[in-house]
Amino acid sequence: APLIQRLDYQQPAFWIRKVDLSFDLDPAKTIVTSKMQVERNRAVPHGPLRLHGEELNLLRALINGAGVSFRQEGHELVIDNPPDEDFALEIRNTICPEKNTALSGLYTSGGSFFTQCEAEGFRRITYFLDRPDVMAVYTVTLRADATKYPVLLSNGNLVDSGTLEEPGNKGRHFAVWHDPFPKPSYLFAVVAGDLVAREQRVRTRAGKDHLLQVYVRRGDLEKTEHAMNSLIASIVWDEARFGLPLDLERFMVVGVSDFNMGAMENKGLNIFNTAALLASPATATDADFARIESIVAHEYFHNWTGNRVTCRDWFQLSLKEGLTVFRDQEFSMDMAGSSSARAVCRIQDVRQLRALQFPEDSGAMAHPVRPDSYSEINNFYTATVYEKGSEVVRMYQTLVGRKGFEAGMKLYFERHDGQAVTCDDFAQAIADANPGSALATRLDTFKRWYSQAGTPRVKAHGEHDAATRTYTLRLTQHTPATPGQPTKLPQVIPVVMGLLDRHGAALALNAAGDTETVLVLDQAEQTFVFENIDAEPVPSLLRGFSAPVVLDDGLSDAALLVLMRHDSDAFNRWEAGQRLALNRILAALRAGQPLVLSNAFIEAMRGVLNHPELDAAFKELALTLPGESYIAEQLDVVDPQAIHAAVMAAQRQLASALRDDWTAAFEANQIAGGYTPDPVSSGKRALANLALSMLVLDAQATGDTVWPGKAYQRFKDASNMTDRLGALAALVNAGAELAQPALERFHALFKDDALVIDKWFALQARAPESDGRVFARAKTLTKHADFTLKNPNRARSLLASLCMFNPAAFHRADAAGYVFWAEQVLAVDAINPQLASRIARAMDRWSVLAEPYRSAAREAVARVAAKPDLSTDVREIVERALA
Ligand code: HT7
Ligand code: ZN
Repeated sequence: APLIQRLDYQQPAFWIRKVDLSFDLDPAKTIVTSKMQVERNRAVPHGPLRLHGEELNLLRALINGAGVSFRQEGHELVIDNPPDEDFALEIRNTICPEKNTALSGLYTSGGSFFTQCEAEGFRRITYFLDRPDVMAVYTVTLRADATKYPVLLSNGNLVDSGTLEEPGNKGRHFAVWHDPFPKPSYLFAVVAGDLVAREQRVRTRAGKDHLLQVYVRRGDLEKTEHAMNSLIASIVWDEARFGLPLDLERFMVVGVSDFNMGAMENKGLNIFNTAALLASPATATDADFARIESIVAHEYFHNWTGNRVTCRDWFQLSLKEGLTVFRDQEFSMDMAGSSSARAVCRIQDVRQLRALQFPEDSGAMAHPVRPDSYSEINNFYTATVYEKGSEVVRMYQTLVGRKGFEAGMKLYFERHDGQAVTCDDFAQAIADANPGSALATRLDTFKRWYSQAGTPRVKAHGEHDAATRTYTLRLTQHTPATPGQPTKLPQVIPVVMGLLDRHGAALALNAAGDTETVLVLDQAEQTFVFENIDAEPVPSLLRGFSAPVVLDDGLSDAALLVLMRHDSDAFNRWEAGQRLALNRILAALRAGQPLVLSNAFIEAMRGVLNHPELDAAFKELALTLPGESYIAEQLDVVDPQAIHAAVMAAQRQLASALRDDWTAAFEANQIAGGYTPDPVSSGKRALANLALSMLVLDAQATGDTVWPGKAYQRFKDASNMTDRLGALAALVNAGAELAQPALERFHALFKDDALVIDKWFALQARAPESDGRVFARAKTLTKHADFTLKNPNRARSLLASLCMFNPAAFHRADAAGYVFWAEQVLAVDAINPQLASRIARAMDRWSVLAEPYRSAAREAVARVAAKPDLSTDVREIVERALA
């Protein structure tokens, strides 16, 4: 497949301004008729009309009602001599939705029809200029069997519906939808099936009435309340925070069980993976409730950041995704309420960034937030484009302030509403709304965040001069080489910081008495001087994780303990604890010695756990050790088994040393009364679950049977899924004997609920490895009657859990993990290339592995790459891995 280059962008030779689509829906053969109003783009040289199309069966092509000659060139339909003046183009083709296992284009799931058009799925429905800068007004007619598909949905407003009377259409009905907003084809959607809806009418600030609907399969309706509440909260928030109203009379959300990602922001008709939509206390965990709230918000927020203003080309994907992730993160923080609950959100977001994006940024797939080339765009819906992209947007806000950022957003919409634009246009709007700001004065340098891949390393070194009472902080930065980018230039790094004295009191940083400031590092090396500092202070740098960098501040354990106990910034209090743990683990790994936690560390952790004022949610985060993939990131040569052994050793020591404290924490964090997923209750459940895991783990070591028994009892009696799954995880993760009966009972209880059975598979595949048992079980589970590669949630629950989130089970000295990976990637690729290429990415970081893993992993990647009939998706991943 050709490599598509960002700098090759050209405007299209034609515009499609209007399109009337009609669908005669049938699972085996759907007839699509498309009538387009086409106009030559006079800004570019004269050329043929080239329409995209894949897996289509063309029936006819007419221009102004007359047959036209055309040729097919690969995935393009070429009309060499279309008229010079505006013309009507009619295409009729058929497609086969029931055979569409790739879940891109029009497909069937559970007997209903759904579409997924982003990024390039529309071309699998009909021939079109399937690129985001071609925006058209759509009118869509759907015809289908009235009994099997009573609900017929598309974007916009319903303008007509009824039964079809003609003899050939017996038992069929129709609906006509019109979307007044010009949109790119990737936002087009159709749903047809036997669905039911939860409905709610809302009135927005502007006094307009809107109908909100959440469509799901019969039987799932009671699981849609949380999604509906989240949607209403999102509508209110976007109007209050950014002045962005809902612009449609009707806003629909639909759930589907077979879906490649979380959800999709089709204009007025969002389609959701049921895993990101359905929740009840009995079947969804606190984490599910939080994720659903944020994804519902994310898709809703796309209505402005993505739909009203869209991307000129797919290289600009972060324009909508980075910005919309930033918006959903801000929303979740505002919804969380207290400043401590906000910090918990921030910590969780940063943990996610470090676990997924940092490894990506230092591996074979490292790419800038605005990539320079791709062969398959689906491979670039990445943690870099989404999560690092969001951090870039957050840095704008840090540099211009919250009000300045809101002014920038306002200008962005004033300038670009209804347009398809670039990341440069966004940057310019934020800068122009804030003239003279720290951003506007260094905008070109700031934009290196879009063009340079890799995570910058920032080093800090402070020196106190007692004679002059000054403290000089020297900051240096360096970004490591990434594929295709051997050298990097300095970036603009906002470092939010403060200084503490050794007792933890905040020091004034300037004559005005400020105790927090933003240092803007934009050179390879800079010094910052603070006056009137009496004694050596403890610097608290990068508060709130103010830039997506790795910070080495060289702080001693004693200084970290001061920060952990006293910093006014909750993020840095958490970070100091993580650093203390990380330092110990890394020291043990580097020395090849068994890990022994220091007394000071254990006492600090005891202090956190028993602290009378700290929230349970914060305690849970502080007492959770750094993840294995984040630890791997700190090492030049990675031995996944050694890392796992070190983390397990640390965990066992924490479990044992704090036994009584865990017991007290478990008991103190029980909740009486009904379930609500609010931050305080979910924090308590999280801490109780962590305590229970620690107590069961410790019991395994001491031979005690009381805690495993209590865990089993709790598992059986739990009144919500968070407690039930927490207790089950405590048993499974500790390798307790009661794990097996509990797993069997869990399966029997939930055998008819696919989303819960996904959890059952994932829990087993993610369990801490011990003597190869977890790998063996995961392999056996691929033969389980409930396992299938056809459903992405199910396939991911086992394959991604094992190959991507369980390094010690996956990276085996006998290479069996890699053999398994290769088999599964090839099997999935034949069904669903997008899903296969996600799983293929388990090998992104093979080159940093220690031997014997490294050679065996490379060999497995090479074996997959040698297959001649790989999808473009998987080919790009394995070839980049080998490059
Ligand atoms: N914008 C949506 C992307 C998406 C997608 C992309 C490729 C293949 C399938 C897909 N499903 C959804 C999701 C979002 O960021 O909101
Ligand atoms: Zn998105």
